[in-house]
Amino acid sequence: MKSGFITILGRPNVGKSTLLNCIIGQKLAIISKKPQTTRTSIKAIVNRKDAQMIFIDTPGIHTPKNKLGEKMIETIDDAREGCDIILFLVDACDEGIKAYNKKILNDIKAQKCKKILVINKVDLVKKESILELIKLYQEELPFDAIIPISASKDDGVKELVKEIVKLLPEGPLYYSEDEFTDQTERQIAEEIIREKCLRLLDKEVPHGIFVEIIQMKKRPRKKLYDIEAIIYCEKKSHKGIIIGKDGATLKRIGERARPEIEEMLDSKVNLQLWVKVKEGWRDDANKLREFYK
Ligand SMILES: Nc1nc2c(ncn2[C@@H]2O[C@H](COP(=O)(O)OP(=O)(O)OP(=O)(O)O)[C@@H](O)[C@H]2O)c(=O)[nH]1
Ligand SMILES: [Mg+2]
Repeated sequence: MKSGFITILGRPNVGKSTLLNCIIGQKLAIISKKPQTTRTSIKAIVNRKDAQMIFIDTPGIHTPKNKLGEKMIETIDDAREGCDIILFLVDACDEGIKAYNKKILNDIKAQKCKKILVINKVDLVKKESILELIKLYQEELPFDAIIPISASKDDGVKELVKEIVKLLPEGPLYYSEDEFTDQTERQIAEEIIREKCLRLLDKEVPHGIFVEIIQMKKRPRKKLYDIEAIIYCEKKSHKGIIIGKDGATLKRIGERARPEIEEMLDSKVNLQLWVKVKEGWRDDANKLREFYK
């Protein structure tokens, strides 16, 4: 039996969460075009006859601009510590090795674990430029494997998983076989709502959002949940934008989130959303602690 922890690392927006979802074959981590979508580490356990793989999706590596950012970086460091394999994701569209990726290379160099360079989004580039990137990275670090993939098109991902199994050490079952993730249904539902905010809102507004479910109750003998959630934002002006004219934007957020939550819970959902202001919470240690317990 082989087993181990595989941490997915890389700059924001490179496709880490898309890869996690592709590997497990369902949507667990939220995805958006905006950087810093993922804020916490998300575990997904994949069981095979010969191996147990625990994948950890992490926030994108960036220079923090507030206390939330600092917390995200701590999360990444924790996920890296003691892992068996690092999947270092880079963008196939990069020309050469970007400065932020050089820094990541430097940080992981000394780490004892196995390292796989994953070149993502190969659907967007020509083969020659991928080969060029491979050459450049090979000169920087002796990776245990280099795999080009397209996470959104499920291309090369099976090969990547094969390589991971090869590199995993012999080990015990860390989780019972019926466990699939460390995320609760409540957390997943909160993230689905936040994803719709990221997709429907612009500029700073979605980055200052925190979603909290305050009520999630199944009606007795019915396949129906009543869910109430608060969308916190950082400024009064943001509240108006989130609600929209005659409540249209908030309605749209709910309409998009509800079917996905229903699919996850395999039940009908009655979803009620509220918007509240929590001034500057991303830079307030106490409020952060309250949100990310
Ligand atoms: N063309 C293309 N787009 C991709 C691919 N993988 C991911 N994307 C897109 O890249 C964007 C970012 O994807 P995410 O999975 O949210 O990226 P991430 O690395 O988790 O980002 P953070 O959570 O912000 O660190 C989304 O718009 C994805 O649809 C790919 O293989 N090809
Ligand atoms: Mg992500």
